[in-house]
Amino acid sequence: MSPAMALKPETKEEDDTVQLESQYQKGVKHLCDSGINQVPNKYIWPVSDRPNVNDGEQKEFKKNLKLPIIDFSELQGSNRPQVLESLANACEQYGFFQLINHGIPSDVISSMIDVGTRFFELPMEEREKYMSSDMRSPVRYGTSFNQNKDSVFCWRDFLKLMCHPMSDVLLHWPSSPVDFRKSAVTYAKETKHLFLMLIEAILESLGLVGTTEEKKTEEEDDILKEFQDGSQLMVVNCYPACPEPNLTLGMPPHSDYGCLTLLLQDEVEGLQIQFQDKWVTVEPIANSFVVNVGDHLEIFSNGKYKSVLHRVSVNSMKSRLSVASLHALPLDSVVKPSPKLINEANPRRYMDTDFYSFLDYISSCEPKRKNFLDSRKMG
Ligand SMILES: O=C(O)CCC(=O)C(=O)O
Repeated sequence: MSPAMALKPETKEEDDTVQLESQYQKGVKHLCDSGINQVPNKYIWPVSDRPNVNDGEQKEFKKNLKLPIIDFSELQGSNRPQVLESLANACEQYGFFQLINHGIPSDVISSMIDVGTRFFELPMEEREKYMSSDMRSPVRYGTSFNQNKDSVFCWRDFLKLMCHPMSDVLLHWPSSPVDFRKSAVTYAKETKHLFLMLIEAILESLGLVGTTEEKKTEEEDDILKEFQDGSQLMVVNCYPACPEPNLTLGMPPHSDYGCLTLLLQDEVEGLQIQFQDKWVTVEPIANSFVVNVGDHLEIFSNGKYKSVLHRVSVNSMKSRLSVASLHALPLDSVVKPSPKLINEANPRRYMDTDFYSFLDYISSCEPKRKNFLDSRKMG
């Protein structure tokens, strides 16, 4: 018997299952466009993982929590030392903050949201040109978290764009909508520039580079140069409105692999972060970024700054779009705790790692919480 014949479904039930599975692989937008009023079993999460468990308590808590707000314009002025302190506090206590007055023009932001939205409205035949299971592909359209491994699917479709080096990757980016590349390149360059200024401030807050007025040492210049040459991955996430949002998740609890993520979300809420063992919702602030510490920064800071679990809930009323810009060191750089942050009182807490080991790790297992970071912990 040929392998193709061996795989052929034998009963009508098996045939239906195969057909459904291939539908699910095309994504949630496609599923919703085909008209559904119930969440298929494939997307139903175990009760303990669903959003809104302990509903009453959660709502009470949500009202009281505010993410720290960092005013980027203040960071450039005479208040820099105080803002650096707030920044350090946010990275230690929350792993997250909202960044306002960041200087990226609002039309750059609205154009990115606009082309991202129109990309997901393209016919399936156009979107599926970019489907790939190769984690290293410069462009990747897909669904769920890791659609080749997930047993339960997430209510999310995504477009992942590698941004570095731009001259090599740009030709692979979607050519439709016609203005996609122009808006996405401008947005990628602006966020990279903002990231570089933020990471310099973060290194300063850790005592690893001197103040902006001081001349940088060769060693400090080298760290900053490594970040300039670092990797950038942009993920455009689309979470269609869901008929039964309490049964599923847009994204499961995870932490981000890189150094810092700059997240742009539209006006629809959905991002939840873990704070003091509870899930709290981040309320979108127009024209701001939600910034979070990634695994590499937790390792680099030897555990001082926290890479915190976050997840996404969906809702029945509105589709939601977010654009995450993940910044890291160059793909082949070894990430390890900064020797300056290791001493007798604070011994080394993490093993060396690099981006390729992360990719191998996530393509070989179903991502469960923050396993990758845990796998790097010593002792
Ligand atoms: O859509 C969001 O709010 C979060 C997205 C996210 O966590 C990610 O892309 O890693």
